[in-house]
Amino acid sequence: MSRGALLVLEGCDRAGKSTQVKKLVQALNDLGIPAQERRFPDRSTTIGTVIDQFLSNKNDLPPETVHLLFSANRWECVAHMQKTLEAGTTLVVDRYAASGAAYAAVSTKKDLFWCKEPDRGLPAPDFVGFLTIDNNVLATRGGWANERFEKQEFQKIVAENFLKLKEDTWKVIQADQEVDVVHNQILKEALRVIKDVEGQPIKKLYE
Ligand code: NYM
Ligand code: MG
Repeated sequence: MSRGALLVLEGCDRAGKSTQVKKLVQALNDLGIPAQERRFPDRSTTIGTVIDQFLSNKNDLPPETVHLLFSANRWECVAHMQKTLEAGTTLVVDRYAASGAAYAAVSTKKDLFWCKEPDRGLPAPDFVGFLTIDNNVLATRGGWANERFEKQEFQKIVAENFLKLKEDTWKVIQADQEVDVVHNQILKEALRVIKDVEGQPIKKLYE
């Protein structure tokens, strides 16, 4: 049986990732392609609970510690992700390792090389859709959860970091367009990648 694809959507807070992840999973399922949604941080695990408390200002931890927890939160899900992909189900993931590095480089003030290292060897995304949006437009979008990192100046540097992390598997998508316009672009890429990776082994990140 051919494996599923690991598809990731990345971007700053409020870029529209969650909406697009849901629409993509729905569209793939409607086409008879098995696909499941996943998001990081996964706040449902023990590590995820600590991350959630940090983000909502209920605990205080050094930024390096939080970064390693975000990475650990991905590592604790690897076995399940791998099993799902091998069973032929595509995963559509709301944030992954690039969020880890892009945010940590701002919070820890360490370089991207240091920030990428804990995630080395994770299942590599077959596709990363980077939802980019003008920083001023971003500021006018509602729904800010008042979590840590949700500050305009912070997000601006995060956006720059994302672009520095861009690899061949990435596609930059202009997210300040109609929801369905963005969706159709992502769906087209997703269908191409799902076909391309059939019969290919799952690669390892940064290796
Ligand atoms: N975040 C997310 C990180 O700082 N590092 C990571 O590895 C991940 C996956 O968590 N502001 C940050 C980005 C967000 C915050 O994510 C919560 P979300 O998608 O708003 O639930
Ligand atoms: Mg958020």
